[in-house]
Parts: sequence; structure tokens; C-alpha cells
Amino acid sequence: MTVKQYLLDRIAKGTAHVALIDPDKQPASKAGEMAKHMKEAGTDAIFIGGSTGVTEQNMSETAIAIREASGLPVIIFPGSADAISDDVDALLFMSMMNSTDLKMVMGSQVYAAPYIKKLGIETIPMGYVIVEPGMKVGEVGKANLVKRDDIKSAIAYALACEMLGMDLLYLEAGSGADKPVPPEMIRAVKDSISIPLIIGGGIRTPEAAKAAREAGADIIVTGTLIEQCDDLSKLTAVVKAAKGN
Ligand code: 1GP
Repeated sequence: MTVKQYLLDRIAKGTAHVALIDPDKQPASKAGEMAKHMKEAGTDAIFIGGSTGVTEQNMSETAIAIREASGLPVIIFPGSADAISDDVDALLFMSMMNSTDLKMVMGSQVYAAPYIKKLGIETIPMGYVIVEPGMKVGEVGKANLVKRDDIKSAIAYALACEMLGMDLLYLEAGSGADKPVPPEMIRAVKDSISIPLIIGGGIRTPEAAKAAREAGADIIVTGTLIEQCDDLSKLTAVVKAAKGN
């Protein structure tokens, strides 16, 4: 089964949870332990990636450790075209739709495509839209951030992603954001498109995870929480709130 199909099957049963692990933030063995922990907490898959400091080597070592420790699907959430490994199950082939840097919109994708083809990695086309505050990814990606109250623009980006044939849309407030994407924006975007909607950035509590799920998120991503907390009961509470079980 493809990873895309795995995710679609998971989403068909309700909101899914994905843990984001940045290979630059800890040794690979620690990343493996974190992924194992998250599997116990109920997470459905692991994204690996980060905005800075990710290399082919730390990506590859981290992916191997996570796969061995957790058995969960490992999906590259790329920050650049130069840190790609085939020790993974799939790669989000994404375009930062609201970047002002053509490289983030389509340049890196063209650069990396022949190499990805050679490696034979499953690619999942995804539109990536950065909402305020945007944090590091908004800065590195030179994003023209969608304002928190600009629901019209969020919908326009979402529709463009769907019309371009993207399989997924990711609305991102930025890792470590003080506030996640507003529920009203999630609801309005969800009601406008039929492709699955991923929400991430600033979700660290069961309340925030529940709000995103109830607003219509198909996949909820948490990263910072996993780096900062190793209390299984707290992690499980957030994953449960994200999945509604
Ligand atoms: C970043 O949306 C993810 O791409 C995760 O954000 O680190 O705030 O959970 P957090």
C-alpha cells in the first residue's frame, strides 16, 4: 500500500495525528525513542524535517532510527532540496504557495525531481500555506503570510492547491507559534475543498488539538510538544484530543 493510501484510510476513520521530528534537534537514537513514545501515544505517522540544519546524513540516520524503533511510516517534510534520503516511506512534494521566493514555490522542486525519481521515493504532492505568525518557516520561506483574519485569502490558496492537483493542503502557523491556525479559518477552508487538510503550528494542548479537529482538520501535526515533553500521559492526551478517541 502507498503511504498516500495509508493516510487516506486513516483519515476516513477520523482525524489523524502526525508527529514532526526535526533531525537537527537531537541524535538519531533519541529521535527513535521519541517516535516509539509517540507510537505508544497513538500517533499515525512521522514527518521528518526542519527549516534549518537538516542534511542528507542526519535525515537518513534519523529516518532509519525512527523506522526501526517505531515501525511507523516515515515521511520527509522537506525544508530544502539538499536533504533527501531514500531511507523513508514517502516524501511530501510540496510547494510553499505564498512564498515570494520562486525557489520555494517551484525552483527546488524542479532541482530535486530527477534525484527523487532516481531514488524511487513515493511523492505526495502538497500545497503548503503559511499563516501568521509563520515563525522560522515563514521567515526562511520569505512567505507573504496569510493574516489570521484573512479567511478569503486562505480559501483562495486552498482552492488553487486543489485546482493544481495537490493531494494535500497544509495550513501552517509555524513551529512554536503562540497561537495555532484559527478554528474559523480551518472550518472555512475545509468547507471549500475536498482534498485532506493538514493543520500544524502551535498545537501543544488537548484543547488546541480538539479545536483543530472539531473545526475540520484531517491531520493534526505536533512538533514542539514532542521535543519539550516526554510525559507519555500528556502526549497521549494531545493525540487523543487530535483523533477524538
Ligand atoms: C511545524 O506545524 C509543525 O511545521 C509543528 O508545529 O512545532 O508548533 O508543533 P509545532
